[in-house]
Amino acid sequence: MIPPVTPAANSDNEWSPLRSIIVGRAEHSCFPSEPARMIEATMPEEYVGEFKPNNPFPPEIVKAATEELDNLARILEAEGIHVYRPKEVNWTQVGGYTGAMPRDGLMTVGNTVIESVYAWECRRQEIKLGFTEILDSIAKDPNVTIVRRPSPAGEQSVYEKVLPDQLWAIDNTRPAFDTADFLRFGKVLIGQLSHVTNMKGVEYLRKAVPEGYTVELIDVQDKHAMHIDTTIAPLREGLLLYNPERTSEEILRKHDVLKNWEMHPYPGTPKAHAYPPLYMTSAWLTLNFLVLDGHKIVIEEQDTQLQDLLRSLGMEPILCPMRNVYCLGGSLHCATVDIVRESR
Ligand code: DAV
Repeated sequence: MIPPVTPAANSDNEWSPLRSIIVGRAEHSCFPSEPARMIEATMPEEYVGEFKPNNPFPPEIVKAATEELDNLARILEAEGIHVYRPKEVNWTQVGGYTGAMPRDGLMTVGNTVIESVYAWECRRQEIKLGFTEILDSIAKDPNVTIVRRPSPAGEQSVYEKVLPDQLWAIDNTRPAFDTADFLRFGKVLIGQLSHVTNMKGVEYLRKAVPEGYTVELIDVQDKHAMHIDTTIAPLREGLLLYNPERTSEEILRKHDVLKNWEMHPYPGTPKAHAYPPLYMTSAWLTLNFLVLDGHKIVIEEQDTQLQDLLRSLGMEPILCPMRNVYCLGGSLHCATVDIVRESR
């Protein structure tokens, strides 16, 4: 086992050499249950009927996803990275969803680790139940700040004041954001409003980030928007891939921090595979990879088109099976939270 490093949390981009990371856990994952309008706005049409209370994902998929995440943890340890794993929680019993997608709920910005204020009610307890021990051990470092979400007791719902003709499935009565709606580019974070992130959530995040950091919002082109990590995919300082069905070079270049970046659209549309089912996402999960150091990059092993593209850009792909984790709603980026990357 690779020991943790100090400072215990320190990361403000998606590509500098990784030193410590959380890898999620798939055990007891079940379909999230939220109001129909939210599910219809964000989930693939053919599976909306599955998103009801007490509906575990098929056991063979959960078992295979568990093995994929254990394997990912081993790959990262073999690269000299300290890996934290969350506690096993029975999500069906607590009316929750999963421990496999921690990117949605935690983000490191400098020496601060910020917890989401989830819009989804079934996720309110997720970080507390699964990740408190990890956060407590990181918090022992006096240089680290942890921003926990306010207690959800008595919290207002973000569903009640949604107007019928409104774009997003949540209102703005209280802060709501998923950390996966934001990416870190050094002192600037780029994020989006979405079905799970409202303006009060952005303002909350602006207060939570350390001094000197700013949060900019991109023009969102995707009416199903939920999480930005299949839209923009940085590879190293100055180089990114983007999803041309969801954004454009013109939109990205409006952000000064990206002005001089080399940008490549992913060529074509990634093909969905027949099995296991993509219950919760599009095949754009191909862009949901994990960069280890601006050169090495962990990607899904069957995404051969991506492999060739990355090699042509001077990257070195490490292949990792993630197709069963895909079923639970994400790939390598979603399933992890980088806690320490070497400062530049
Ligand atoms: O492409 O369906 C996936 C984002 C997962 N956090 C998509 C979005």
